[in-house]
Amino acid sequence: MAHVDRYKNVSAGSPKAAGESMAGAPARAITRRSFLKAGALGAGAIIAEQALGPAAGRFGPLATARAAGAPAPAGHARPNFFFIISDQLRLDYIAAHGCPFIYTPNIDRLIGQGATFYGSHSTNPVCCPARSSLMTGRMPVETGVISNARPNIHPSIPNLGQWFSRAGYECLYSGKWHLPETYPLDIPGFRMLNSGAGQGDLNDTIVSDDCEAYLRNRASDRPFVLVASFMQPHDICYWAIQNDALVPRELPFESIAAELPPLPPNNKIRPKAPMRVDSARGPDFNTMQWRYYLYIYSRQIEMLDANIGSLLDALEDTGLAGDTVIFFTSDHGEGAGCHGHVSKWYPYDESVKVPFVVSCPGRVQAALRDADHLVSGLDVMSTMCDYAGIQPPPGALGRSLRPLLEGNSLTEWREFVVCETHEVGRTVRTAQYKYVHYEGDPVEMLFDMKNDPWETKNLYEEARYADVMKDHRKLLGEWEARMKPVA
Ligand SMILES: [Ca+2]
Repeated sequence: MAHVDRYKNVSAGSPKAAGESMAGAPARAITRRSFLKAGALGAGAIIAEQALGPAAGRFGPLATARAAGAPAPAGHARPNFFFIISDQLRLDYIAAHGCPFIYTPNIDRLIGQGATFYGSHSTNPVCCPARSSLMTGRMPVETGVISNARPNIHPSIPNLGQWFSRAGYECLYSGKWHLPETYPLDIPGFRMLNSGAGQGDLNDTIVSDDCEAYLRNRASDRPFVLVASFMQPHDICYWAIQNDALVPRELPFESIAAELPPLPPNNKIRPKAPMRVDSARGPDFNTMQWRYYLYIYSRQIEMLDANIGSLLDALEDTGLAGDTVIFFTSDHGEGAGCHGHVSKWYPYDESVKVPFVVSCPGRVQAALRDADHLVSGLDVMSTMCDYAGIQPPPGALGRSLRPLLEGNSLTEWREFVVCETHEVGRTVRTAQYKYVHYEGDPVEMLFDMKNDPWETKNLYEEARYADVMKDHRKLLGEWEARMKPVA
């Protein structure tokens, strides 16, 4: 099937990525030295976007594409920031990322104007923990928000609104917060445009209208941080929860039969996994039900896309676009039938990989598609601070993406990102591998993400990967030692 071909890994012309095996043997290759070498390879592999064609990996091409003639960064005064947050949007369910059964012209427009990162990971693929990181630049174990049941950011840690208000920014918020309340009347550091309400099909139009009204009627001459926090495509949760009622066993509308997305190739594949991953089961859907579920999820993403479109129009109409850096991401992804899962929570890519797009004509290179750098929700705070010319909050862990966004070469970047899951689970993602460890569980996971992007073969017990396992356990140990959990 065509869409599966598009998701195939590594085109023949792609450069060897960091640690990629040259002769079928597992490559350890996660030392800083080898990573730098791989980075140099990546830098030499800049190709025109239009030459990428369909040869994308599961989550995009494995080479950085950069449009010729992209503008040089401008040296303007402090820019505005417009932070668009989605809920439950997978990285690969975007037309510009190669998804053939979805129509996202506005997100595609944003991606075309700016930079998109295929190595983007949520810090914890569930609402509250991920949002605590987006708002602070700290890992959930540090903010104290390690699950939806513990949704309060520790009061000693400033959020984005508090930090930028101190720097003279006007900070405004509309939509879902969920730290702790879903729709609070007040958020520290922000002026509320509207608290939002209900599921995505109601909330998102409110959020979009509020933000558009603010942009079109704005009177302040202070720079702003505006957050538009949308719910879609989170409404798909209710199709999973109420699956008997909402997902009939026979297709209710025969006219859409030809439009149903195909099943993902790993729909029925469940690798050996730690208990908390293995014990979870998605709905008992037949093939048609899964495909109908994916169809509905796709339409909910298109609802999000339309609301983003009116805000991009407002920025352009008001002349703010050139002075406003847009960030677009999601708290986590969606199972969408991969490994038989729906929703989030899991260390698999469908759950942890999220869009990360930054755009600002004149400041951010246009049509930059980066697959060489691992990025994290932690990086929003640090990147905004860099553009604003202020220091990140004490303890912020993220990296500024600004050098990458402006097309500057870097001699050093992080070797790995970490995702937390289920309070006691930790995932270490390096250039080639994904390693998963749950405290107290003897079953670990190791996937070769370059050669098995759909995560079908858990390699952790194979003797020839012993050194790879050892390397990744060491990275995780060093990471844990860096964490400063709040009491
Ligand atoms: Ca969520």
